[in-house]
Parts: sequence; C-alpha cells; structure tokens
Amino acid sequence: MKDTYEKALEAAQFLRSKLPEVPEILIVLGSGLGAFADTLEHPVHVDYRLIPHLPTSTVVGHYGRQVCGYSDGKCVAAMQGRFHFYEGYTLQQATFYLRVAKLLGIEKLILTNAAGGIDPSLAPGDLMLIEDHINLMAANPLQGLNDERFGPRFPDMTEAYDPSYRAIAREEAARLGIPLRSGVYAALLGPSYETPAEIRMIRAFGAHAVGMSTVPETIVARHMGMRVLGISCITNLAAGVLERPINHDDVLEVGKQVAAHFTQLLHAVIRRM
Ligand code: CYT
Repeated sequence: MKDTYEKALEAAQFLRSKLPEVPEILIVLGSGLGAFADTLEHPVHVDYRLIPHLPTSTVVGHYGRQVCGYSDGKCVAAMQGRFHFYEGYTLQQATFYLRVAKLLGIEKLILTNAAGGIDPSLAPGDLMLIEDHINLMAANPLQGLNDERFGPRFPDMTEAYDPSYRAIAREEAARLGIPLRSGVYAALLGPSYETPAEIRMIRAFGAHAVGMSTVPETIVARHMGMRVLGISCITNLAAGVLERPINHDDVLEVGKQVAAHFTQLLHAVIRRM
C-alpha cells in the first residue's frame, strides 16, 4: 500500500509532465469564484480526474479542474473547485492536493471561499481578508500518524495567515480602491447552513464570517511551512443576521457579481507575493 507521501509524489510527477513550469503560487477558488482562472494567460487545463489519487469535485459551482497559466508573467496554478469535508471525504483526502502542490515545489498559497457574514457591518459582495481562523469542524486533517517528511507533529498556528501577505493585500486593495474588510473566519462541517443560535454562538466566539472550507487547507499548508493568504467573499449574511433564508444559488450569484474586483485584487497581490 502506498502512503500519502508516495501518492502525492506520483501526482506531482504527473503534473510536472503536464505543466509548462512549476507554478510559484497555488490559488484555490471558492464557490462562484472560479472565473479568475479564465483570466490567466497561456492556460493549461488539467482535469482532476486525470491527476493520480486526487478525489473528484462534486459541488455545483465547482468545475473540478486545475488551470495553470500566467498572471503578469508569473506562473500560477488555480484550482477551479476544492474538496469539502461535507462531500464525505476525510480531511486528509480533501487536503491531499496541497501535499501534491508542496512536492511539486509550490511554497505559496492563496485560499479563497464564499462565506456568510456574521459581523453586522459586513454586506454581501464584501471581500474579507482572513486574519485568523477558528476550527469548528471537530476534526483536524493532521489527525493520525504524523509524516515528518511533510512537517512536525505539533505545528505552530500563531501566524497561520502570513502577516506580510496580509499587508500586501491591504496595500493593493487600497491602491486599487477595492474595499477590503478583515476578520476571523470560522469553519463548520456543513453542508446545512448554520442556525441563528449557532451564528450567535460563533459571533460570541469572535468570528466575523463563517463557511465550510479553508481551515483544513490552512492547517495542512502550515504543517508543510507554506505561506498562506486567505480571502473570503461575503456572499450572504449568516442565518438570523437578517430574516432571510440562505441558498446556494444566491451564494454563487454574489460570487459572480464580485468577480471583477476579486480578479483584479488577486492579480495585483500575485505580482507582489
Ligand atoms: N454562507 C456560506 N454559511 C453561510 O451563511 N457561504 C457558507 C456558510
């Protein structure tokens, strides 16, 4: 039986044979935010189904392919679709692609997601820089035997979201006139949206936005010493903030509306990372 390290090596070798060069940055595109990948120059598309040992993406609004291309001359890879715990994958499976990215030679990561706004000053369409996170998934992708080839048993999470990347994002947003909020992102298992009582609890915990992804990926990336930038797109106000039900189609629709700002900010940040 091959272990995760050997499987990730095989997948990385496969990608090396398909891509023009090793990308400098991996960008993970959240629900409704996939359009960024279509703005890369000289794109090479790799369907997830072709990558050895990779799970397939099952969520509406997620393509399930990687697009490698150039942003202002810099080679980057964008994941159009990620893997969620609620799809039934283990967190190890859901974050496997990050093990692959690291073995391919990628050290920089941008994680994006669609999130519900908890802080009453957030509005749908806002972009929120992730300053820190709270793991409410009651699971951790590093559970089980530790493989020292990837990283230490007890990785530090003090600066999970890279301070200098955060500074770059703030500076570039200000320069471009794109409003960028900031706050703490809390991740729950999903796939049901939260109840108003859960949102009151999560607000009391100190979170500003809530979603169902990103946290396992940040943990795995930090385990391997990758530097992480996180950006949430606030697609709706969380349950109970407004008396309005939440549905996935609205989440996708708001993602499309902010696509122009979001894409512009990503290119500007990539240039300086
Ligand atoms: N919205 C979202 N909760 C929400 O309210 N996109 C994820 C989780």
